[in-house]
Formats: sequence, structure tokens, C-alpha cells
Amino acid sequence: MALTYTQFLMLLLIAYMLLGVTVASKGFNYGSPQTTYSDTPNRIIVGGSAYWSFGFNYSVWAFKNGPFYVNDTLVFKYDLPSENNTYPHNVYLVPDMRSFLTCNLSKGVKIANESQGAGEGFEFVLNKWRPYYFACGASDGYHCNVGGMKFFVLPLLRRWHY
Ligand SMILES: *[C@@H]1O[C@H](CO)[C@@H](O)[C@H](O)[C@H]1NC(C)=O
Ligand SMILES: *[C@@H]1O[C@H](CO)[C@@H](O)[C@H](O)[C@H]1NC(C)=O
Ligand SMILES: *[C@@H]1O[C@H](CO)[C@@H](O)[C@H](O)[C@H]1NC(C)=O
Ligand SMILES: *[C@@H]1O[C@H](CO)[C@@H](O)[C@H](O)[C@H]1NC(C)=O
Ligand SMILES: *[C@@H]1O[C@H](CO)[C@@H](O)[C@H](O)[C@H]1NC(C)=O
Ligand SMILES: [Cu+2]
Repeated sequence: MALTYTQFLMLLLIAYMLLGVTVASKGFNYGSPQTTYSDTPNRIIVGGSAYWSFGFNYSVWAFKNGPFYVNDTLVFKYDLPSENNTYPHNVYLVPDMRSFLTCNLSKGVKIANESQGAGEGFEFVLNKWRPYYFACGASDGYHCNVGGMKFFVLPLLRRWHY
């Protein structure tokens, strides 16, 4: 049975919510205000060894590699423009689910240009508890629509203060 992309995202969202509940209840420890979770933010290479590239399913990647936490750093790595790389990547943050689903970048903000993925890569800190919708803006949304270059994350809070 093939899921539509919207159904897939709904499942993702539900999975995140369940995870959030699990983390919250594990984190509640009567004996001490500390949880068993590390407070050290993680640094995550987007796409793992595939980096930020065309034809990789980042929604699946984000699901398998999540959850992410507030203050984790996402690192986007991609090649500089060159004669063999005529459609270089970039990184956009789009404002809502609708723009994300349709890869409509008109209200998006370009957070990294074509050069910033080189070397150590472009670093982005998930510093708020809010959904982040990432997309590649190359070829007017083609990389996003057809190339799988989009994903969203809702970073969780690592520790609850009472
Ligand atoms: C994230 O980092 C900022 C700056 O270091 C800090 O003020 C904030 O409390 C952190 N947020 C969480 C949820 O850890
Ligand atoms: C581009 O690709 C061609 C053919 O594969 C190769 O000969 C050339 O060295 C490449 N150029 C760069 C800058 O990598
Ligand atoms: C993209 O969004 C803008 C404003 O949010 C809207 O005006 C435009 O029609 C949309 N484009 C497409 C192709 O849906
Ligand atoms: C990308 O941004 C960097 C840093 O802001 C700037 O130095 C560089 O010229 C820009 N490159 C392109 C291709 O726009
Ligand atoms: C990524 O995988 C999901 C789940 O299998 C699928 O619904 C979605 O269409 C895929 N996206 C792309 C761009 O292949
Ligand atoms: Cu791209």
C-alpha cells in the first residue's frame, strides 16, 4: 500500500507526538531534577554520508534519524558550483506546511546560498521549539519537488523544568 506524502507526514507528526510523550515521562524523575538524557546538543550531518544531494529522501532520513532536540545543530554539506555542478544546492526555510508540501518558495527565506555548503558545511541551530521546514530552492523547486530535498523537524525539549 502506497502512502500519499500527506499521509506520510501525518504519521510522522503522530510518531513525534508519541515520542515526545515518552521522552517527557522518562524525563520525569522524582529523585532528582536531572534526566538520564544528555544536555549536550548534537551536531547532525543532514543526509549522513549522502550529504545534501538530489535524489535522496530526506523525509525518510529525518524520520529515521530523529527526534532532534532544541539547540541541536543541523549541518548541510554540498559542493560548490562548478562546470560539473551547474545546478548547485542551497537551503531555504519555508514558513508553513502548505508551502512545504507544494515546494512553494515564494515566502521562503534563503538561509544558505550555493557556496555555503562547502568545507565544513552550513550550520543551522534548531534554537526554538517550533517546526522547521527545510527545502532546496534549486531549479525553482525541482530539487524539492522531484529530488526529495525537503524535510521538516519539530525539535523536542531535552529536559523539563518544574
Ligand atoms: C538553547 O541555547 C540557548 C543559548 O545557549 C539557551 O539560552 C537555551 O536555554 C537553550 N535551550 C534549550 C531548550 O536547551
Ligand atoms: C568535469 O568532468 C569532466 C568529465 O568527467 C572531467 O574531465 C573534469 O575534470 C571535471 N571538472 C572538474 C572541475 O571537476
Ligand atoms: C506560492 O505562494 C504564493 C503566496 O504564498 C502564491 O501567491 C502563489 O500562487 C503560490 N504559487 C503556486 C505555484 O501555488
Ligand atoms: C554566499 O554567502 C557568502 C557569505 O555570506 C558570500 O561570501 C558569498 O559570496 C555568497 N555566494 C554566492 C554564490 O552568493
Ligand atoms: C519519500 O518517502 C515517502 C515514504 O515512502 C514517500 O511518501 C515520499 O513520496 C518520498 N518522497 C520522495 C521525494 O521520493
Ligand atoms: Cu538541491
